[in-house]
Amino acid sequence: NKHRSFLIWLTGLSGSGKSTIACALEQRLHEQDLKTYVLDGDNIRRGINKNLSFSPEDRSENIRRIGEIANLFIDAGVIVLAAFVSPYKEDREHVKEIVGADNYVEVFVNASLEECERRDVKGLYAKARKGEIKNLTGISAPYEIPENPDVEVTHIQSVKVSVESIYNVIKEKIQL
Ligand code: GGZ
Repeated sequence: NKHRSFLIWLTGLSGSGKSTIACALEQRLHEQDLKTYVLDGDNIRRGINKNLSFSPEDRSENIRRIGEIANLFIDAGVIVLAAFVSPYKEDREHVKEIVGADNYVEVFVNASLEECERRDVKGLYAKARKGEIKNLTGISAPYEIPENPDVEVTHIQSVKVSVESIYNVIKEKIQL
């Protein structure tokens, strides 16, 4: 049951749906007996990267370490789904260099700031508007829009439709 391994990198604002889509895509891949692992803020920023803040320098270091971790998983034969804001184009490019361009699929989860703010699942946008949080991406920190993502999904699409559109792009990559 061998398959190729690679990295699916989901970038977008907080609350855009990156983790939700990553988990749904993981289920879809499990249906085909593919080995996967989801990396996101919950398992990375609480553990290995808990010493990192949201300053530009720390975000870059966060993303760099995640790229290296993803590379190890790829070595181990696992399809990695990584869901991080990753607001800087240079940092995303660096990840692509770490894992190799052939092993990197960039997904732009393009939910508008208005939609993310309307959802405000963690209350971060409200806090940022009140000035209680500095450096919130989209409000008081930049987000550099991906210029050439392999796939773009938007908040207008359902999770199911988003997953299928990503799956259609990666399906040729899965076979050894
Ligand atoms: C962006 C922040 C911030 C600031 C806390 N800016 O919706 P979430 O909660 O679960 O996703 C966000 C997560 C972002 O961590 P990343 O490691 O993905 O960021 S980066 O790639 O830029 O290093 C959000 C929460 O952490 N969060 N403060 N100021 N997101």
